[in-house]
Amino acid sequence: MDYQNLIIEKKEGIALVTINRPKALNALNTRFFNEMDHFVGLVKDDKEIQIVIITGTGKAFVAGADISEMVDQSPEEGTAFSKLGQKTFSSLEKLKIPVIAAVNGFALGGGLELALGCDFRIASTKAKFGQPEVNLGMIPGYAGTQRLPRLLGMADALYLLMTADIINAEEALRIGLVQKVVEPEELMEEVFKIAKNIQSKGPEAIKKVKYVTRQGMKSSFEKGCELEAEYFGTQFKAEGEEGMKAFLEKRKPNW
Ligand code: DAK
Repeated sequence: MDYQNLIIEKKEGIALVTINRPKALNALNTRFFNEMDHFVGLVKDDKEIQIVIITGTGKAFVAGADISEMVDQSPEEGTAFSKLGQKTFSSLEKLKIPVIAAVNGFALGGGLELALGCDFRIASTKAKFGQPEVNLGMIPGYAGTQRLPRLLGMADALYLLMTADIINAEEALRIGLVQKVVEPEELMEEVFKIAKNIQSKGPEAIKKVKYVTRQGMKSSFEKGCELEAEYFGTQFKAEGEEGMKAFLEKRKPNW
């Protein structure tokens, strides 16, 4: 597929996805969703890729769903557009490998929802976050009403959803929306450093941590613990034996 909205660069097991529609502040249109679906389909089967990083070109990460594409939608088209985006962001979340958002600028509406579909978020001091849909007489359509309260708790989520306030990176860090804030010129270096650190761990362990944590959050505490115990057990032979031997022998593990 010939990408128009995405730039994909692969290096040393890391796929960097740059959303590249700067004239519209990287707003998400149907073409974006088709391209992202295509990319996720490829990554799923690509054994070489261990981590995905998502960022945006210019002053925005993503300034929302493309308002010019949504403006004339019928209710049926709106529902279909919402389901399309929900499916894409869920498929990112379901990737077995880590997906990191490098939030360089505006992450508004659908842009914040995209960042929420990633496993965690690192922000530049220039990043701005918000769910401004109610300004447009709309509500979020890409699972923002579901992921935000699960991440932040009900009150902080409803505060953002109801006020449409745009918050800065420092405030986002305070409420746990992002995990780290760095200077703009250090953003990509920092995110790659984090990615490389994760790459040095047991690759199966990383995938299982993601799976068990995400599955556990969708089920009861007891079910989550059962899953954890099962995967804890299988991980002994998969990587644990080597990891523990390496520790005792004071050497780097050979995964
Ligand atoms: N869509 C389309 N174009 C956008 C855009 C967007 N979300 N955001 C910005 N642009 C375009 C602007 O129209 C402008 O285009 P030109 O006029 O140059 O042709 C260009 O990007 C630069 O924007 P500005 O000139 O406005 O730049 P500023 O620095 O002055 O302002 C801003 C930056 C981010 C504060 C401002 O652009 C802004 O307020 N943008 C809109 C932000 C917003 O409301 N985003 C949330 C969109 S709602 C649903 C599914 C999903 C959703 C809802 C329903 N259904 C399925 C029904 C989710 C909705 C959203 O994401």
